[in-house]
Amino acid sequence: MGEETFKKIKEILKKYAIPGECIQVEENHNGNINSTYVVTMKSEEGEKRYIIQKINTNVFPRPSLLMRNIENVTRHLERELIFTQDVKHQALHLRKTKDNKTYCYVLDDGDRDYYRIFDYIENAKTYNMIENTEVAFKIGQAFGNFQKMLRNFPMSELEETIPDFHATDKRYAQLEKDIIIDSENRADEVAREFMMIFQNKNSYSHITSALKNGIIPLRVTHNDTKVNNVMVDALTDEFIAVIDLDTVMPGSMLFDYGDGIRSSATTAFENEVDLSKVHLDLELFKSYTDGYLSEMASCITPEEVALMGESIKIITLELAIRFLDDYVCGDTYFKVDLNRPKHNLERCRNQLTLAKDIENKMPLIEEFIQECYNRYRGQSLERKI
Ligand code: GN1
Ligand code: MG
Repeated sequence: MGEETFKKIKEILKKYAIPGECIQVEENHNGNINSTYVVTMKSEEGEKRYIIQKINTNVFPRPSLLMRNIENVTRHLERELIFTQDVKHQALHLRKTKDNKTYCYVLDDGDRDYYRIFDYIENAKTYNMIENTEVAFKIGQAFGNFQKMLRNFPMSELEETIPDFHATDKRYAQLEKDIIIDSENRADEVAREFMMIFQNKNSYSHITSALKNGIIPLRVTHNDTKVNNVMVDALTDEFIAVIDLDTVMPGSMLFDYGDGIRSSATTAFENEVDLSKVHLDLELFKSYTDGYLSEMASCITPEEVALMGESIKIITLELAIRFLDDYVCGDTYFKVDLNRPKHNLERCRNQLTLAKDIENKMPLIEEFIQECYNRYRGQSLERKI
């Protein structure tokens, strides 16, 4: 990390009343959108760490709206935790600037760079890949619990930070357009991948139309349920907090569930180029689903349950569409490794391979979801009797 960034971090810190002197800044490379730094402050009371994040204004052009969402959501979560006397879990805690704002900006060549600061959650870690079913259960449980805690959050208080974020059908239509424009001359190269995406075209509206037609409910959802967006206890793996609240918006729980499985029950990273390593692990899938439904079975509708299996395939194809579209448009959205000129295309191939494997396993997936849902429903009915 360069001297420039260090200087900028110090400039940002001056806008906050955080005690101590900044003695260390480390970049965390996990996200594909924002830039994240772990900062250590030393004061008479000892050392304390914070997360400083630069908001990507290409993706989130209106940081004030985004931050209002996060403020409202974290406040709601904090109250829920108090109300339910839950001391095991936490909500993210935003730091306020000296002028009482939850974000600030510094100038960079005349442009505004927006930043925010969170307290660092100590004694916790994140996973980028899951290797055992116990952890898969806990990650599913974390996202199910998050959704459950937000079930009474007033939707009218939420801004749509990225409109049509999970409108898979619109994402596909955009890809078609961009392939025709072909600004980077890459359309021929991606013909095979595009064909695979095209073949599934009819399924892309299944969730969005069900939402539009009122068959399934609109809920407050996270919209980015990647495995590394859950902090777990460093020793026990119990979930502590769901992080990365930038895309909390009204949506369908199906995208959250599907994306959770896409990311938590795969056998390879999204960046893996050896496609023989990319599979859906059925045991991880089962445990995640079990954890998720242990929290959510009493809240969801049978119509949502009926689409849960397909949601896993749809969201995986949505990611393939988004990576391919970014490749076709010249890699302007997702961060790419500069040593990998085809990084987005490689990610797309990875997701297409995963989608194919999900399709092959669909009968087993559907069967398990139904069985698991019935089990939890049965238990809650028994409790009622
Ligand atoms: C982005 O930055 P990160 O990793 O939290 C993206 C998600 C994708 C994900 C794929 C706002 O999330 O939608 O699923 O990359 N976030 C946004 O790795 O587009
Ligand atoms: Mg994210």
